Amino acid sequence: MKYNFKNLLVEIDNHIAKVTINRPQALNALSIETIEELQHFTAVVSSDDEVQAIIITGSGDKAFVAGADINELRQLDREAGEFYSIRGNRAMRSIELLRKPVIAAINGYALGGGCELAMACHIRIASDKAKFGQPEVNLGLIPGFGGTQRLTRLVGMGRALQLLLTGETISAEEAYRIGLVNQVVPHDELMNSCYKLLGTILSKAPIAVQSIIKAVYGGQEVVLDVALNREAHWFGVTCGTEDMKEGTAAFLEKRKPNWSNK
Ligand code: CO8
Repeated sequence: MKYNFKNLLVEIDNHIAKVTINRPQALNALSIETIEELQHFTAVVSSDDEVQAIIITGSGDKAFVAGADINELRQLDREAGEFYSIRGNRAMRSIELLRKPVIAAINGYALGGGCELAMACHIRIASDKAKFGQPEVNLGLIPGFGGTQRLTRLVGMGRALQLLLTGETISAEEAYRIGLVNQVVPHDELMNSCYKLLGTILSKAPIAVQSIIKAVYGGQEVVLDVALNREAHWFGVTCGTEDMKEGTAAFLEKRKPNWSNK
């Protein structure tokens, strides 16, 4: 069994892998072992043709992920803390760099490392019961899994600094208002909404979908001219595909395209 983990449940259905962080006794807090399992999962899934998209969620009804595991955090010293942050950042980055679309299905508390995990996913859909925040400052800490960076990029510096400096918890509606999540849906419709959205994305030409993810993330940290050259590269890649010939022909012939993933 390629996806046999202690803290993650992986269910594959119709080419979509649903990954459930499964530590309900600690509101799905991310232990070091869980972070390593997430990294292992991304390494395997990246070359697994059976899986074309991923949903990450939390077990139970209350929490997506309530942060890094505070029992482990409190034992860290300066050196171990930096090392732990580097490991966590690697795992989050490995999610973000997957070419397959990754949706966070945020079913409850997404605090600290949980909010950071959601931000490392490509798209965030929240239950109307979800709550968000970066409460590290309340523990005498700062975010260490990318929160100071991804939150700033998603919601802007002013709003990010307010959330980071106050440690306040915000509702799903407020998270939507500031651009932290893409959509808020009734709690009972969360998973269906994620599967539906992925159904739409997976109905598109696969190489175009992968190229969009590469072009968007590949252009984030570079000057515009370099980013535009990268976009041109991925545009060229899609122009070289049979799917592009098929998609344009289908439009002109007023029919649905038949994608071949070539
Ligand atoms: N770690 C470990 N255990 C946790 C965590 C956590 N983050 N969150 C909840 N739990 C445990 C509780 O201790 C409790 O255990 P027990 O039943 O044994 O007492 C159980 O889960 C249920 O929690 P509560 O009783 O507290 O449930 P409530 O409904 O009263 O409250 C809250 C829910 C509001 C979510 C509350 O649990 C809470 O505030 N949790 C902590 C949230 C938090 O501060 N998260 C940030 C942690 S720091 C972080 O994420 C840093 C990430 C980067 C690290 C970088 C490394 C260098």
